[in-house]
Amino acid sequence: MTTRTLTKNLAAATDGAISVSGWVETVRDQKKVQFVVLRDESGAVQLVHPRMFADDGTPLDDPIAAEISALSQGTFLTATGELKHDERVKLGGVEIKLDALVVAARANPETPIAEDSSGDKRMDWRFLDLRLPKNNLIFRIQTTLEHAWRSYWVEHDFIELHTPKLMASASESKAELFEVSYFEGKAYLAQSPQFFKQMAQPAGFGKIFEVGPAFRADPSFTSRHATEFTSVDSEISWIDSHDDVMRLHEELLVAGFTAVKAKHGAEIAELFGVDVTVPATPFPRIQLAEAKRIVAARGYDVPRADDDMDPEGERQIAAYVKETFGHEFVFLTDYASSIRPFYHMRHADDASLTNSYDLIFNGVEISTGAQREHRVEVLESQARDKGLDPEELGFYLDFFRYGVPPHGGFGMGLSRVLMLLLQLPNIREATYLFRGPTRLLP
Ligand code: AMO
Repeated sequence: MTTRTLTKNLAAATDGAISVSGWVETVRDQKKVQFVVLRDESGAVQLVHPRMFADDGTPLDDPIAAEISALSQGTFLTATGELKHDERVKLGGVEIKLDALVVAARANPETPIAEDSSGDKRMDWRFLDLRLPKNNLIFRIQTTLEHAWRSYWVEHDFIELHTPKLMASASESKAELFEVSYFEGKAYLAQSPQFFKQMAQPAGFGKIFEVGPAFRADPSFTSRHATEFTSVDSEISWIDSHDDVMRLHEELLVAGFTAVKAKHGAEIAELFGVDVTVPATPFPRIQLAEAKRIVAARGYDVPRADDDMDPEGERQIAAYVKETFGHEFVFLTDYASSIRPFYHMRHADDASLTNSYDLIFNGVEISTGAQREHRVEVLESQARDKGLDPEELGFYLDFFRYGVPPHGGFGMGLSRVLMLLLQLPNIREATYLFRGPTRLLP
């Protein structure tokens, strides 16, 4: 058996016998010569087959020609033949003159989607949609990003956690909570690893991270919400304030973007028209109240009565930061206690503000981070303030009764980072399989 060569390695291979496997992208079935573009996970190659004729011009029995004429787009096959370098061939400067074709699985002749099909239709046929080079690239970038982050964490002695996603209570808020039946009782799907990543602090783990699923029963149809998403979390001991968390956060993003730019920068520019910028540190930091003043001065009054920033406000402050500092990221800091969870530490001199931040990337929130309240009596009273029952939170509050270091961390939505990095219009495009209020398939 000839070993399979990936199409991306053909340019560097020597001319001669070769075997490639992939799926049929196009067939040009001409009178004298047939061409097939075969794509695999790494790229594409042109297969060529000159039809066979007798001296008098009558077609000869030609099983390969017959096979090519019968090929439907999407068919997976193995092709063997002679590799030939030829700079006139636009696709990679090589082609393979066919000796044999072995079909592994034939595709139905009618493809259910086209490039201009609606987003929903493409999601219905996601496995076909994912064959597009652009979509393939998104998940190679995701792999590089996660690998770079993991390398950073491992090099800095973080411990990786896998916390349970079945919980006895809500982890963020009672809103947006999925309830599942659990034997005689009920359980809830984790909205965040929040409680369990914090638990690693009294456990004496020091620095931890987790990349895992999170669930939100959010009925809205926006371009940035999913009901299930991958949450990238980190939590560290012995911080002085949320400033230490922001420093970790920006170092991690720099490590990720450096790796993505080095490995995929050229392809990203080609397929997405985006020039990846490795962000300079420190990222701009603006207190939320100040950010709202800046946005108001630009002519946009954030309408929210509850002190929060709305999506248009986020876009406006990002535009200001881009114009003023040439930066794609901004930390908005010191959110009001009224709109932050009970576990955020409040300012020592002003309990109406928290040691917290949101990280905005190209105009959209990708992350929330904070210093946590670790003094159990304060924590208990903040929970009560928010109308939570300390009894129900008993197991969590116990974490703080037997010694705990000051700590903080952040949670970041993986698909949001990809969406904004590649300037995609919707989080669905940046998620392998999107889950939303009306989508559980495939
Ligand atoms: P928060 O609720 O802000 O904070 O979530 C953190 C980040 O997770 C992503 N995210 C989502 N992505 C897609 N669809 C959703 N429905 C969705 N909800 C959230 C966003 C968001 O910024 N426990 C805290 C984090 C912490 O303090 O450590 C938390 O979950 O990118």
